[in-house]
Amino acid sequence: LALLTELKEAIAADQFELYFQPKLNVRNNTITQAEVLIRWNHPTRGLIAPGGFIELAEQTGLIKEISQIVLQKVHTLVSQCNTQGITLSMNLSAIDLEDSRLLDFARSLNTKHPDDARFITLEITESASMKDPEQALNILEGFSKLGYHLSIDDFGAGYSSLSYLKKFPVSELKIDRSLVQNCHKDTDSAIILESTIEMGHIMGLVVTTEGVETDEEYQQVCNLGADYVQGYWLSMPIPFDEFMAKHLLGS
Ligand code: G
Ligand code: G
Ligand code: MN
Ligand code: NA
Repeated sequence: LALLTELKEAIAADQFELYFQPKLNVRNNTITQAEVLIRWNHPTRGLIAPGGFIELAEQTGLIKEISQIVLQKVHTLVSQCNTQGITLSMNLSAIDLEDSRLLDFARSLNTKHPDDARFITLEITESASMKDPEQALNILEGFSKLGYHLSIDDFGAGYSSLSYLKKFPVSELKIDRSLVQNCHKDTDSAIILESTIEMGHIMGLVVTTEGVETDEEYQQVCNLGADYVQGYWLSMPIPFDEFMAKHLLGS
């Protein structure tokens, strides 16, 4: 498998880059967070999106090493981002919650910089704990104790279901873009989105709507009570320098 060999090389040579997609606090119109999204800077094929390698990495367990790389990079950027008033979020994989390897690695990072975790959110999807929910819960509580915030990603799509909200110590609900699409066009979509946002609020969670692409969708998610907005309407995922220049410095 050529791709697998190359992926191992990519890990050894650290050919990964982080892209940043900002999140807007709609109450005060401020960028308060960016989601970190991995890219593989392949020596000959150029930039490869996660869709091109995350699944293989998950199947082979290499994702555990990739997640460590991402977490380490995120920690490196925390203080610089913090001075600009923004925090970072990153995506965890199902496999990261199957054993304590990433948590142990996080502990070692936090021994050096014990305050950093408070400025980092870990995004999880329900598929992430299907195999062993008890183990996943233990690991998530470990992250929580270190100070990381936890967020339910892709809520309302596929695996992310209501039972997750009860089980895990999360502080944010990220509503999947499939629930955002057409929310300004038909009543059913609006009702589903509004009640999902309301439920998040009743449970004491901050609610982000993802995949907002147009002015109309932005207006509607605001009308329906969203706290934060993410999506192409605001920005695509972009490199760090571009992110800093466009959304932070001088803004
Ligand atoms: O960046 P993009 O929007 O193409 O991401 C596609 C998918 O890959 C999303 O589901 C996203 O959560 C996932 N993804 C992006 N970066 C990472 C990462 O660092 N780790 C894991 N496990 N998934 C990621
Ligand atoms: O699963 P997760 O929410 O982490 O996925 C992030 C993915 O969603 C990335 O691939 C990112 O490029 C993509 N994305 C972010 N904003 C939008 C948007 O407004 N529209 C669409 N179609 N995709 C988006
Ligand atoms: Mn995400
Ligand atoms: Na999502």
